[in-house]
Amino acid sequence: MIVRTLEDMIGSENDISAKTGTWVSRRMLLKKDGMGFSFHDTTIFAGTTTLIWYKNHLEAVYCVSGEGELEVIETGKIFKIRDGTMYALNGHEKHYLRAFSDMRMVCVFNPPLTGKEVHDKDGVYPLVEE
Ligand code: 9YT
Repeated sequence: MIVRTLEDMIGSENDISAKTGTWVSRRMLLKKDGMGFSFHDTTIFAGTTTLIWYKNHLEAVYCVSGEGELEVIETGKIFKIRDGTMYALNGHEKHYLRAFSDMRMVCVFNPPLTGKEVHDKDGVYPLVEE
């Protein structure tokens, strides 16, 4: 059994910030934990826009606080996000994530992240084979 707290993650090697400065992610479960998914507590900072395109991953996100919106680039469709909203990128949708206030998001990735991934210029995480 694995039990971890947010306090354990903060300041640890599992505490990862975006190169762009738009988010911080406390990665509580990673590939090496053997669960088949990774599990993150992410904060998207107020007033920021992040380009995201998980070409190699599926991600589900549950917002537990804050407000913002997600714009699907291909369609222009905008989804409002607030606490209690879940979205799942089951079509690898390229999107902009905009935070109007700090948004705290619980995120699950399949395949699991290995730990150090940050978005490249297209918003992509590489698929890391170990
Ligand atoms: C919602 C989202 O994808 N935010 C970017 C960071 C990501 N959750 C991560 O790497 O933990």
